[in-house]
Formats: sequence, C-alpha cells, structure tokens
Amino acid sequence: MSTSHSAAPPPDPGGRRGTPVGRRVLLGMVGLGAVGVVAGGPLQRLVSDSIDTVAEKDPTGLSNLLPGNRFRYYSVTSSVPERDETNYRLTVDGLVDKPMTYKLSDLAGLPQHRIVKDVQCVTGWRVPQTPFAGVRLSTLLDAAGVAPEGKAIRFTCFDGVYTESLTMEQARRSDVMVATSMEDKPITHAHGGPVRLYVAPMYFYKSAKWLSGITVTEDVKPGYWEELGYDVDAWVGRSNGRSDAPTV
Ligand SMILES: Nc1nc2c(c(=O)[nH]1)N[C@H]1C(S)=C(S)[C@@H](COP(=O)(O)O)O[C@H]1N2
Ligand SMILES: [Mo]
Repeated sequence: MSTSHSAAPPPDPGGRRGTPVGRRVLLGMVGLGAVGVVAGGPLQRLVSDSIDTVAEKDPTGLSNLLPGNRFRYYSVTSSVPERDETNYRLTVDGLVDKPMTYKLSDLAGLPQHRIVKDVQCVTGWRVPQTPFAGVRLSTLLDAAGVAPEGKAIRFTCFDGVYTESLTMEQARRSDVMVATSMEDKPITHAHGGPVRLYVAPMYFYKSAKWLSGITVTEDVKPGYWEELGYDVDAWVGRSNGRSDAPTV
C-alpha cells in the first residue's frame, strides 16, 4: 500500500471531542484539505471527508443542530430534492424472485412496528430513547422473496450519493426498520424523510436517510462511509467509535 499526502497533519480523526476511530479511518483521512490518495485495492479514490466534516454541510446555512431537538444534520451532498406521497418510490430488487416498488401508501398498508432505543452517532453525540416506526426490513425481503444466493443488501438513496450495506442476517433482525416515523412524527426531509433506514443496534451512519433502493446482492458492498474506513459491522460499542462518548 502506498499513501501520498501533504505536509499538513491529518485532522483530529474524532472531530470536536476527540472520539477515537479505527486505523483505517486514519488512513482514509490522510491529506484532508489537500489531496490524499489511499491505495487500498482496485478501487483507488480521493479522500477528503470524515463523518465529522460533513456534519457542517448544512443547506440552511444556520446551525447543524436541527431545531427543536438534539440531533445533528448530516448529509454528504449539499442539497437533496424533496419527495412526498406524490413522487416517493422505494424499489426492492437484485437477487429476488419478485422485484417490488412501493409508494408511501403501500408501506403504510404493511404491518407497522415501533422501537425506542438510543441513537448514537460514531462521532460521539447521542440522543437517548428515540422512537422510530415503520415496517421491518424483513417484511419487505419476505415479500420480494430472497434468492438462495442473496447474502447481503445494498441500500441507495435519492440524494444520489449515499449508500449503505448490511448482511442478510443483520437485515433480518427485528430491530432493523424501513422507518416512516421518527419521534412519533413523519420523518422530516432533514432527517431523511419520507423514508429512512433505521438500524437500531448500530451507529447512526448505518441508518441511511432518503432511502430509495434496497438491492439484494451476493456479497456486502461497503457503503459510502465504509469505503472511507468506517466499520461495515458498526455495532454500537463494538466497532470504531465509542458508546460512552459525551452527548454533544
Ligand atoms: N443519505 C444519507 N444518510 C445518512 C447520512 C448522510 O450523509 N446521507 N449520514 C449518516 C450519519 S453519519 C448520521 S449520524 C445520521 C444523521 O441523521 P440526522 O441527520 O437525522 O441526525 O444519518 C446517517 N445517514
Ligand atoms: Mo454519524
């Protein structure tokens, strides 16, 4: 592996509060603000972001603290089109018997579940006991009929850029949801509405906002942040980041 970078030191990988992150994150962040190239395999890519630096991409130009609550706004793109019941669609495809497309009203017609757990971002902030509701991902997978060779899921988003991944075993957990409600209200655009993924047992970067595609794949394809070094298996407290960080 070869790494080229400027003389500038890499940023504090944990961001504002110095949250420890894994070695691969450090590699991924070499050369922030200049040009950093990480040769990690066939896919070489320019690297200039960490989860912490994109927190500042606030399209409102105000604060990255969302008004009225303790969440921070995150988006890897500077603007995201709005979608509602008229134009929102969620597709389920890939290694399935029956590819499906859902409107919001279709999702509302499926069995609904609600879970209440702490939200934990890998950079340290946490929002305790946050209700999410919607349909279980397993319900959608069952409806589509996963082929025997389907062992993982790739999630895509209508921001056009963000991606996420889960193994099939993780995806079938009862605490992994295709959520349409957050804090007992429809998910706002800023929070990834009308539909976001909610992976309760993992760091919040797994919970892809503006969810538009669920593709069953043979292998795990690392998502946006995972390509940049964050853990694919992002169990809270058992992967890079930490669960005992202060709320910021
Ligand atoms: N599409 C998309 N989903 C995303 C992100 C993003 O940048 N784009 N950021 C992730 C991260 S790092 C976090 S902490 C949460 C933030 O969700 P919030 O903006 O509702 O607080 O969304 C996750 N899902
Ligand atoms: Mo995050």
